[in-house]
Amino acid sequence: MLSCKNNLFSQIMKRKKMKKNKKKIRKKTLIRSQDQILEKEESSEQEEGFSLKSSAPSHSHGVQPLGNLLLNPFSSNSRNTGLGNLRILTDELVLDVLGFLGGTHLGALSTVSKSFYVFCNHEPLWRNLVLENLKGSFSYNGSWKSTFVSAYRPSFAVSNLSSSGLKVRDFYSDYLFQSWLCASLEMKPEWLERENIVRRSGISVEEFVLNFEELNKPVLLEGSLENWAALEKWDRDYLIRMCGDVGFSVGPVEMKLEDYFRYSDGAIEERPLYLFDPKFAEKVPELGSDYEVPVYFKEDLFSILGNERPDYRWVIIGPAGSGSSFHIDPNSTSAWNAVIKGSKKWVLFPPDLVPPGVHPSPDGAEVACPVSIIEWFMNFYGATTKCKKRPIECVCKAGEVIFVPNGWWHLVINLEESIAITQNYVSRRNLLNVLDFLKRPNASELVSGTRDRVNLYDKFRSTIEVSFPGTIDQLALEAEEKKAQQKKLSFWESVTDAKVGAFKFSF
Ligand SMILES: O=C(O)CCC(=O)C(=O)O
Repeated sequence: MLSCKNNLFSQIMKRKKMKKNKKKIRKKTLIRSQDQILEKEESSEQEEGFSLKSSAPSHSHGVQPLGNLLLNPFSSNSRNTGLGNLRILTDELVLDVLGFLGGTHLGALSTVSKSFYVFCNHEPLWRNLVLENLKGSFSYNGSWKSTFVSAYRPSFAVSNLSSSGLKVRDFYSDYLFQSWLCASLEMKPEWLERENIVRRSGISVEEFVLNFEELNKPVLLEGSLENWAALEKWDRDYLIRMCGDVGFSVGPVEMKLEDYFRYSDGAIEERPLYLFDPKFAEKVPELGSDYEVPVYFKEDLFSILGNERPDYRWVIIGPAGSGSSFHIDPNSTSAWNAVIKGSKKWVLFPPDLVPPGVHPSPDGAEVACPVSIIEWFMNFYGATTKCKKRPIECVCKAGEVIFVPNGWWHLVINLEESIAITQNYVSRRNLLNVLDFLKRPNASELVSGTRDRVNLYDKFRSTIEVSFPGTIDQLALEAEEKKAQQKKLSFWESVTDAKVGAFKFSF
């Protein structure tokens, strides 16, 4: 499952790593979009195919993309004049430095100049302060800054912190503009159009194994959740009644469900906090009994480890715009993801094709990708038309389940408030892959979802040997035979091709 990498530092690092790759595309978007801001401020209309959310945050403080400075030759960038000697730092570095300050100092510094005002009001700084200091015990009230202030100065009339704040003239910054733009954009219709996943309804388990699991191919299964009570019961009211005061994992903190919904109702941000909880069924057993593993995924060999298995099931809740940026699922497992409410856009790339804009480290332990999902769509979705293989795409709706084969890169964005269950599993079809993964030399960094990362291989292998004696050897033999078969086939194919070629020449 996606590991929580919500802290500002890693966001900044990711954005920094990405900057070089994105520069060209970003500039084009930004200059075009400046008109849009003005348009939005005037009439909230849409322009040039981009449309802004009607409730888009107005915390941009008048920040404009840097390219606009060229269109305004008589103005100077008030970003620089107001920063003094700090103007030589990049925007990311200025924010890094400000990230060391507490709320009081950040507030005081914001009064020094217009430039400091803009930087010190950057919402992610306040989000970090709230999450670091209050953990999940906060009541979101429309902006992170006012949430922070009202928690520490309850007597202060936060309505004075007008959500739009001051508008600063002639402040140009690509970084800050992009952050605002990504929080404010609606998904473009053309990002949702492509639907090329294979859809199946009512297939047998054997068909699923033969045509999808064995071939490691995604499929969207319709009508396989018909017996799920969750489909009928799970909506906001029911969940709040059942477990409104239960704490669930949300990014780096734990939040009461009720507080999370209050946040997700009001938050329009680049990377909305996402509720992703691996212990939901232990915390609220009724939730665990409201669904059943679909028939296709019943075999799960990790289950023989009992409580020692890595995390494997999650309830996922998030508003429109929340989601999971590109990643491969942990421990080389496969997964299924069932939508109970709402809908999700999926983009999947096969294991041998790294998605554009995504840069895994050589050992696969780290992935650098755009800060937000919408940023990926803005800057890289277009490039997928030039990939040697087009990605698999779909919108998965309530009542549908997607099969995510092991090793596939995937990105998911919720198109409306969504509730889903996902499970990762190991069947005989990917047992050898999982064992290979667990035994990698850097298992201590790669293996996830368990405290005992290094010993998981030995534990899992020996438990399989005891419970299913001979299975591993048998699977290894079959895999060897399959490989040999494929080699033979490709040899004969090449000979045949050569002959055809030869004939061609001899004619
Ligand atoms: O956000 C989602 O629903 C997708 C979750 C996901 O990609 C995963 O669990 O690996």
